[in-house]
Amino acid sequence: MPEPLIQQEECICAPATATGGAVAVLRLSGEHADAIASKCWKSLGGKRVEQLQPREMVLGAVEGPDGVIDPQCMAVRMPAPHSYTGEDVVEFHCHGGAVCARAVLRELLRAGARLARPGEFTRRAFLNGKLDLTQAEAVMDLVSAGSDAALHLASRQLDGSLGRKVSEVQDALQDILAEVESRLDFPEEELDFRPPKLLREQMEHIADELARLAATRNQGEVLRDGVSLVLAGPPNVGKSSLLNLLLGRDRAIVSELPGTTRDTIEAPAQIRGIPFRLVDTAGVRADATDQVEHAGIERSRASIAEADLILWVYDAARPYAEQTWPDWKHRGQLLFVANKCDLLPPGTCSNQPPDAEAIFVSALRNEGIERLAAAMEQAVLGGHPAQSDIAVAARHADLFERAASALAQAAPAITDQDWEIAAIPIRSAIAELGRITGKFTPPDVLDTIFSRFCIGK
Ligand SMILES: Nc1nc2c(ncn2[C@@H]2O[C@H](COP(=O)(O)OP(=O)(O)O)[C@@H](O)[C@H]2O)c(=O)[nH]1
Ligand SMILES: [Mg+2]
Repeated sequence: MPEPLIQQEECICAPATATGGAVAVLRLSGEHADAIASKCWKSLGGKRVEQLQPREMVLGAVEGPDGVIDPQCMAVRMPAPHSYTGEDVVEFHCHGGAVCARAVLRELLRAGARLARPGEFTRRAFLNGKLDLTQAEAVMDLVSAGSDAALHLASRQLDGSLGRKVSEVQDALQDILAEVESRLDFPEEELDFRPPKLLREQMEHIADELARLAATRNQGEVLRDGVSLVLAGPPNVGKSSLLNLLLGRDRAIVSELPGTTRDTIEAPAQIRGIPFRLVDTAGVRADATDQVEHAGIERSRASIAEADLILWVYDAARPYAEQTWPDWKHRGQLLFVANKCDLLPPGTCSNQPPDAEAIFVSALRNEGIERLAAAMEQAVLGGHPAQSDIAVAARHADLFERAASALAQAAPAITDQDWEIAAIPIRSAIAELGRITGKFTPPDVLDTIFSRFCIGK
């Protein structure tokens, strides 16, 4: 017999789709989900939800006390344990639009369901062992993925890649701990113990692996959160032309008149698998004339301060000394881009900032853009591939680091054959790893994780 699942007493419901689509999906999960759904829905042939075959979609109608709400609503029941949450789940697929779906939701609430909190369906799935915590987190990453590489990463994690890796490491540590503990328990016996040196090496190997996993954090953050990239520079150097080229469509107005871009323009783009938010800014010059231009320049300065990556674009055909980077406060990385290189005689790339190497491009002729994209990728990912199966989030990285530093404490105790002292940090490293997959995760951490989800997930 499979283990009985936890069936929460409260049946929760929520719209699973955004308002305004053609079809709205409403989900119910928990005890009496069938009975609650039946209070407001009947099939066209008069069947109740309980009478439907599992996972069979049946057309019916939703009725409230004042009459029919939606005469064409499909219902499907997914009895426990074969459902997303592991509980009894019922879904209504009714007509979309704000009013119809809301009226159906109101009937479900009246029938005894409670509105789900953010992430509550996934939390119940986690509590029922349908997913580990890294998989639950991947559900949200999948929904919010901003690039193909981010989607790939989320789908690998949802598939259990990170959870499996953690279990592998935990098993290896458990094996070392077993040896340490048996030396403690049977110090006198001639058991087939591994030499302490070998034991220590094996543990250090695991610690290195943990450090390597923690170091994928930057890559994980870049792919999950995306990168804000600001195009800045003097007026008329081709910032807007470059933005359009990087986007692959005309978003910003390009004109030979300086000062055309007055306000910042933002657009999402996927470049080399990395989700970017591109920001085009007003041209920066010392002798700005009117108030609007001044305000535009101030916005450029603010965007630069916030950006993860800044491209200082200048005109390759004019001396750099006339177009110097104003050295504004910034936390992101800075790349110099010399545009309009088509105006230079071939091979003349001497017009450079004093202590940096600019990337020469021509937005007009679409030249050098691949080199620019490669430099952008290098700047944000530092040579790590965007497409990877494991790139951790900050929460995982912190726990990996804590586990690695616990193992560092255990290492000298193993050399000294002080088994009692060695066992403690090894146990705590195993526990830190358990927090990643949710085995030993305190409820308040779970609250924080699931509160980031949307309602209905
Ligand atoms: N020759 C040449 N002209 C360019 C290039 N990129 C942009 N331009 C021209 O430079 C002018 C200003 O371009 P724009 O993108 O509006 O510059 P911004 O003011 O920096 O946003 C327009 O007339 C563009 O056609 C380039 O690579 N080569
Ligand atoms: Mg512009």
